[in-house]
Amino acid sequence: QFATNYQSGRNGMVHLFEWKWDDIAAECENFLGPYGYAGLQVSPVNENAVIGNRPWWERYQPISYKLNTRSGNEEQFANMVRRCNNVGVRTYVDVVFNHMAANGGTTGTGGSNADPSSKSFPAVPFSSLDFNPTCAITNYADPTNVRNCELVGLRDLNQGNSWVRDKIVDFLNHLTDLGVAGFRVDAAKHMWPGDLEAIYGRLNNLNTNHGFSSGAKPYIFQEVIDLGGEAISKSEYTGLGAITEFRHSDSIGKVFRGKDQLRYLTNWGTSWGFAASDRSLVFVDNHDNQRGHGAGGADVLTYKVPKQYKMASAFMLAHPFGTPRIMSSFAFDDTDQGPPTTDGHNIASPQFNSDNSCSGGWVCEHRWRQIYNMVAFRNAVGDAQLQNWWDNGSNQISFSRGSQGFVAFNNDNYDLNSSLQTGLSAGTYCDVISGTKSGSGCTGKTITVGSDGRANIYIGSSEEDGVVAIHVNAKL
Ligand code: AAO
Repeated sequence: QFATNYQSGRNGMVHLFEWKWDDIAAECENFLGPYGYAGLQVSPVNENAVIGNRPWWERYQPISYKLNTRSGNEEQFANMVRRCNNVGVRTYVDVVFNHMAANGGTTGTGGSNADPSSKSFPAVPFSSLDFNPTCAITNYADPTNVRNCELVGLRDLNQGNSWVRDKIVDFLNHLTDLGVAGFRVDAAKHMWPGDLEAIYGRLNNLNTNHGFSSGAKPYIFQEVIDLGGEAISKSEYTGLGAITEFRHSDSIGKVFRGKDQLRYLTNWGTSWGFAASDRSLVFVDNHDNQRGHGAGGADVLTYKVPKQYKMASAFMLAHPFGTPRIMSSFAFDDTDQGPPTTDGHNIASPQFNSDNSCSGGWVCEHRWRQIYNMVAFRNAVGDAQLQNWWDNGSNQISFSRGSQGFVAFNNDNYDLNSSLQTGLSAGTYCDVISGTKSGSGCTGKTITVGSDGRANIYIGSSEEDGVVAIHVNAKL
């Protein structure tokens, strides 16, 4: 439950928010596999309520556990999981079982009907007996209110009920049979840890027909928002699985927005209040806080502030702490707006440009050179120790990962121009932020490391990117 089940030599998970299964299958083969990504998180796979102008959040209103959504049907999902596993990319499903749909959600994306006002979901089936009594979450200082009442009106399932547990366990085990490698547990904070423990305890091992080792358990990362100051703590959940470490998102945003100095990153990790590294799923932004839902507030960095976003993402991927997840967004102005569609309902496929980037309304941060090349950096450095920390006493820092890789950042409003210890062997390297190694050449800056391991590092304050990165696989 704590191991990611990544294939060895791969790292980095991407959340392909609202992508269709057929498009993801192709993306695994054409991009994620070849570029070294280890995993992907999908939007909820089970049938959800069809809501008015199709906001993205309708997918968090379950109608049944049939695998039928705007992303595709069960056959398409199963095919996607297999094709992704075949190229070494694991699938993690966003599972929503704290609740069912709220009032108003009467028809599902698979055609099932429900009557949330009487707590009737015949396609599961669930009846009013399977839910907690109606009350609203109003007080985060009261664990019983948070766990037994309704989150924004969503009908609150009682996970203490054996029928409810059976249905949830069947749903999760069905996904495991199809070859998924783990789960993001939506709204875990709103469920009792004891109930989750009982459910997780009944989960099947991963499907060995998909290349998983025998006895491997699903990787579980639970959505528990804990920025402090509330009654419920993430430590109630870290014994059961990993948690989504919202403090990482909050802190990294503040740092790269210049509200905190980069030199303080020297003790990045549990000293910042984060859960242990192997219990922390870390991210710069997620599908909620990039648009003001959930938690994190105004300091969260998104694709809308690209220079700082790429710096924060590069830091997250270069640093050994946690299991990083990259957000892959669709462009939005309105915070309720759903993904690009062809006709207001059917999701449109992303289009791809010659420089790997996307169009058609898709942002595809995972296809930004500065980000996918840092996934390759993370793969190249493996578990090498963080060494050779340097800072200028303010917002210029650098460090190496053993003798495998080196990064430097400049978030000051003046140039970085220093001779720094890279930890790397002598030679000329391609900076994978400004370019890519191509054959024996480099499309970006080159950095020359001397026999003493030092290199002259220059990052102008007005450059497009405030970071340079080199690693053993980018040696020319
Ligand atoms: C939609 C409509 C609602 C309508 C409802 C039912 O927007 O108006 O009432 O349908 O018809 C998503 C959307 C919701 C959407 C829902 C269902 O975000 O807008 O409602 O689908 O369609 C809490 C939960 C957390 C949750 C987050 C959004 O704890 O689990 O709210 N995230 C997940 C998903 C999310 C999804 C759901 C759950 C539901 O990722 O996409 O909702 O399946 C505090 C608490 C947090 C709490 C926030 C927000 O946070 O700590 O636990 O998150 O409040 O209520 C500072 C504090 C921080 C605080 C924050 C905000 O940052 O430090 O602790 O301020 O006050």
